Amino acid sequence: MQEFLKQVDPEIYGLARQELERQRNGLELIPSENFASLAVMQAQGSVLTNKYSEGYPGKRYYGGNQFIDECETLAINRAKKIFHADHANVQPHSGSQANMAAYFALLNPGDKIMGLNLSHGGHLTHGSQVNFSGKLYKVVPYNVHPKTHLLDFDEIEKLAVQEKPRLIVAGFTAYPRQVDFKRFAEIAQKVGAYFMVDMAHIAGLIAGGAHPQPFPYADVVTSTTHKTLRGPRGAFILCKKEFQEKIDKAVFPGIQGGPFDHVIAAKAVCFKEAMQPEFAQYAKKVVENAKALAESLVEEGMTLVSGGTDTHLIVVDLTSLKITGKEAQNALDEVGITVNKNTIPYDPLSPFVTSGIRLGTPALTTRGMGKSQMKEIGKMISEICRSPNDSAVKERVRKQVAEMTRQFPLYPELG
Ligand code: DSN
Repeated sequence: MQEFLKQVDPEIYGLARQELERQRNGLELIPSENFASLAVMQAQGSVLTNKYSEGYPGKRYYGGNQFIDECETLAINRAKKIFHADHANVQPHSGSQANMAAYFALLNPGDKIMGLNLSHGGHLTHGSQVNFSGKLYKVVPYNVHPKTHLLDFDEIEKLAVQEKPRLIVAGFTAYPRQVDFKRFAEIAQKVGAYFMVDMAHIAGLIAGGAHPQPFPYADVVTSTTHKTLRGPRGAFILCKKEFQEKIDKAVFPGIQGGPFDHVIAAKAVCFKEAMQPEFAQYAKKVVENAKALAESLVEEGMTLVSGGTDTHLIVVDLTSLKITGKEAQNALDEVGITVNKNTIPYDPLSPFVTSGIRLGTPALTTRGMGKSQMKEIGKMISEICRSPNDSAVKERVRKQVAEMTRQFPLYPELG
């Protein structure tokens, strides 16, 4: 198909090729990124993009939806099966829109919500003051423990009893540990709050059996499809039967118009892939690789938030190395290692500078890398963070990156 793009718009074609080479030639360690399969990308780049289909399967505002209905029904049924959910809405365009729809379904403006502080590993949509969630709702953030950097359930419970929120969100973008959904649900139940899980980061781990399921504990679960789940860029919402109607109405007509049918089809493909035994192997390896990378970093004398990981994700505390997250991100970028700067809990620096970097193994595990590569990568990251201005070190690491990426080809079918 690419020959048409090349002919019509050589500039965009050229940029897409350059991005392919960037992905091929670098070590992708941003924990929210992954490499979707060619099947997912083919569904997303198909004629399904041409259709309008406001409504839901069997209840559309436009004609000609017989095949679109089947695509969406497949996606819904697969999502329900994987995550043991009563109901699935696969139309949200993004994680933020999934969260907005969930709030609109369950809350009124001015209601109180509790979510993890953004700078401790929460998300913008969990109550940040610069986001709609912080503007529309009263927000009571909870924090991780100042010493262990783990969720402190006794503190969360105390805060919930004191504040009586209408909804508690458990969902994290930089929390490296398994989440006890049962404990969260008990707290929510005690104070009469809804319990919502935003599993965007760990959805693939859950699908593959490498992290516990949020149901039956959660009332509503939101997720993206493109992180550990390795699907197209998009999102979905799962819920208990009693919230089905409210969730569907909140998505359409509440906040969205026509669904992206091509993306919904690609979500169906990604769910099918996630149901295969190989995906369970993949999820297990993602966690094994993250643990191996964490061990290597610790052996190199680096400090990790919470001391390690039991998911796909690691947050490195750079305070003792006298380098900021921003400087480390830039230095690593120069040698082809892609990470993102990230605040650490109780970070004295701003989110534009930060005292940490966030790493993850979903993308490199998709490429087929294993524990020995993780060990080597831990050493490379440590070397660059310790000597960010040493051109001899940089040159050596650049060569190591080139050799490693050559051994694990990415999308060889794309030429
Ligand atoms: N931007 C995502 C992440 O990187 O974690 C969260 O939405």
